[in-house]
Amino acid sequence: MAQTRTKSAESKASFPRVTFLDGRGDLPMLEITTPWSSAEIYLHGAQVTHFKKHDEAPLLFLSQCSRFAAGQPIRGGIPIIFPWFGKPADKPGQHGFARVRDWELKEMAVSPDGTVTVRLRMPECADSPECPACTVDFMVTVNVALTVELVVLNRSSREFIFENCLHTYFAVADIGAVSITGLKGVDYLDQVEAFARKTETNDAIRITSEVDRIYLDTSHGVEIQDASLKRMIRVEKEGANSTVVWNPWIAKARAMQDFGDEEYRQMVCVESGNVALNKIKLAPGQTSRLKGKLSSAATVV
Ligand code: TA6
Repeated sequence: MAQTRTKSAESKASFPRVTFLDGRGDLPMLEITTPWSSAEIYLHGAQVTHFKKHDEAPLLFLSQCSRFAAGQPIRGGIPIIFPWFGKPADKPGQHGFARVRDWELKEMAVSPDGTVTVRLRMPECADSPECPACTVDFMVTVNVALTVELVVLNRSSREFIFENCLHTYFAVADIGAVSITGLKGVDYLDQVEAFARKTETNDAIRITSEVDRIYLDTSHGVEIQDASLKRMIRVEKEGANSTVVWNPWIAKARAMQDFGDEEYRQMVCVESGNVALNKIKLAPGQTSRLKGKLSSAATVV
């Protein structure tokens, strides 16, 4: 018993704690510890790569093979997809450029209850065909849950049409024991079958092969049931009309250099954003907000 008492006395005293240090690849990183949880955020891509409640397994998956290098995306955590999703023919590269830019730390705040909030800003975009002049901020709030918000202000004089997505990689113990609920009856574009349009018929989606789906016109959250970890993850969202579900399965896993061959068993992406037919049209001077709140709880079996 002594041990436990000492631990909680120590945690209350020495948290919250925010440390700025060189992370993997010597990329600048924020290490955050609160009374409830720990998190890591790289300035590279403003990417949250780790979130873990003290009494639970990590919530986010990060590939053992991920690159941590300038100009390269990090494989895991929450990549920010902006200002386009996927690889449209008229765009240079996959999933936009926000995830490979080095963002600036603009603000950090610690609340009396121990909640830590940071605000990061993407380096200003010079006006270009892909992206008019705009300001892009990312807020991360760490406490018993992880809340993130992408805020885009169109500072140009023209309409800004773009896609955004919080491309979250969730850690699971065994993909075979995972189900996703909250998408029944929702239409989706099946990227595995040339974007064929289908309707979800399952109460609970199981992953038994490559899954790559863009669920459209859905503004409510979903839940991930992890029977092996006896954990339920709630994925809440605001300002997001699309949900993407992705698992590369065997062949795609083998084809990806920055992903382990067997790692498809330990992750599932459930992503909140506005992509494809749900892309955003932002008028000059207007601001768009995409928010995600990730929380978890033990499931009673
Ligand atoms: O979100 C699903 C998806 O668009 C898949 O099609 C797959 O390409 C995945 O993203 C990962 O993309 P990345 O560019 O990070 O390899």
